[in-house]
Amino acid sequence: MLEKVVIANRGEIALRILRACRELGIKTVAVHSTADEDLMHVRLADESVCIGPAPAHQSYLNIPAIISAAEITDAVGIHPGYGFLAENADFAEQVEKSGFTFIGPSADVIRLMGDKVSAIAAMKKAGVPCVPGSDGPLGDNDKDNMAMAKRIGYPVIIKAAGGGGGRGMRVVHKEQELLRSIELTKAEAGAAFGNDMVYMEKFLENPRHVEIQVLADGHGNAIHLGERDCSMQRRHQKVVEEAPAPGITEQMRRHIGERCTQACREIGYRGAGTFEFLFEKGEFYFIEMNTRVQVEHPVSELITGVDIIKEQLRIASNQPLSFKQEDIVLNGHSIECRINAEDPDTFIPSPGTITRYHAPGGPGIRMDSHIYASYKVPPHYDSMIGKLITHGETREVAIARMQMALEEIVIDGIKTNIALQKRILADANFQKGGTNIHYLERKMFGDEH
Ligand code: MV4
Repeated sequence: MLEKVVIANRGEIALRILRACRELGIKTVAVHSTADEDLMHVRLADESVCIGPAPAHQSYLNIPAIISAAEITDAVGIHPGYGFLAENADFAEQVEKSGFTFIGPSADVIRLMGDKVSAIAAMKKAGVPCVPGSDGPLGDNDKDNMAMAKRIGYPVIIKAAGGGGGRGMRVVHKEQELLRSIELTKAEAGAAFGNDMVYMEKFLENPRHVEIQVLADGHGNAIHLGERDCSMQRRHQKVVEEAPAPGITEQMRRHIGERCTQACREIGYRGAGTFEFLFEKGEFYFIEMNTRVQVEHPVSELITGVDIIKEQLRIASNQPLSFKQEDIVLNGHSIECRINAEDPDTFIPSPGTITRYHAPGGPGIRMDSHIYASYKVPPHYDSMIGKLITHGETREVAIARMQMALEEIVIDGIKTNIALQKRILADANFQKGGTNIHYLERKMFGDEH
């Protein structure tokens, strides 16, 4: 097992990684910015190193500072968490070239999946169902591009190969708009990602976002932990996630899960990963693969009993997977509500001092958060301050427990989205299950976009 690990992140995920390390007897090094000296995991870590000033570019994104921290503390591994450097292939490469273990897939695989055109090509080759589309980058022949869109059928979507997560894309409804949309998306992509390559897909109008969690050990073993439904989102920020996804049958799960694990073996995947799909009219369409642990990983943990972070650490220590696919049995239902420090009307981040905090409890309740009474939420980072996760024998029980927990929780001194979460949980269509990616924006806010 890895002896000592640098936790190259902050907030709840840094604390989550620290707890997993403790269970495995791994020593921990917290690296933090000057704004984050008071983080819970910094207090609990065996060692801590200040790696720079508050702005993330000078601290959590500062590759030499993080590798230096590993060197001076004699750490052997680096866990990137999510966000920041988690999907930066150059970081993974420099970590490994400096003699440390990057807790994640190889730099080559991160790079393959980071380019959405090469990711889709690899998945299509491995038998993963993809959205009908250009099957490669668009060339500069206007006639060919017009013919392709006509063949695919309008509406189509133009996406940047270097984008992902909702960045660098444009929907095209009419033939007259196509060439201009391609030009605009290329120009924006070149400026934003330094890569103006774009591709085309059929635009699915009312899909759900359903993703498959995988674990692979790099020794040819790959398993899936079923799916999560992350359709309840606003402006590409997930708000509520759940597992399993309402309406997905055991047969559908087994079929898509096998495609994903087969793809993992073909590309030599190692670690935890997520295959993102659009799900419409009973069909899965691959859009992207995330090569990191995700915010919403706990809902998969609660229905499978697998500790995904501990598995990441075991895999990085070159141990084979602790589970075979037949060991994975889904049990009950789990829901996660993201708790954000934000204005309930404007959604603008609302940092400040938490004056009172009471965490909810009881059977089937998990609160993953680094906050405490007197903790000051800094203004420099993401506004998510915790995740409230419930589990129950059925979806109804998981919902009832979430509603209770949202009543019980107390976070005073700052504005939060707890009232919004209560409204979502009480919504008749949410309770029915299976709402699509536009539901929250259209039905609850009447947003024009
Ligand atoms: C799409 C789509 C419809 N059709 N692709 C947005 C984020 C990025 N991961 C891909 N996204 C989308 N791709 C096709 N062919 C609709 C979206 C989309 C979306 C996807 C998942 C979750 C929320 C979303 C919100 C708006 C648009």
